[in-house]
Amino acid sequence: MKRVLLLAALCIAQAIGASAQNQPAAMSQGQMDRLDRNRNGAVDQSEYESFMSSAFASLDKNKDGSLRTEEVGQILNAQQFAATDANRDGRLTLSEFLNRVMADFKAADRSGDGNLQ
Ligand SMILES: [Ca+2]
Ligand SMILES: [Ca+2]
Ligand SMILES: [Ca+2]
Repeated sequence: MKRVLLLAALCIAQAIGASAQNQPAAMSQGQMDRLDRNRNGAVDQSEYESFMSSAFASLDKNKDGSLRTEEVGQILNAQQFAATDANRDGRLTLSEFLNRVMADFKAADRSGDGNLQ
């Protein structure tokens, strides 16, 4: 399986508790396996989206349905946060978050077949 380097997936997988001390640069096999729920060797859009939805819930520590800078400060810098915060209200909603990560998914899916492998 080819290693996929997806900024958001990598950072979030680490943030929500995969072993933090290793794999600084690429998504590890273990992280890929967590995304690849049906074990077909590829991560499709729905697998990615469901992983990211649960990541959002994990990151939303105060359970108010949005992410503020203090909740994602370790994984997004100010510029990335601003790029994700489409309406510039200082919080990321689930839909803003998913818009961003699914854009990452499409950018990473060079073959355009809807799967990362
Ligand atoms: Ca799969
Ligand atoms: Ca929150
Ligand atoms: Ca917002």
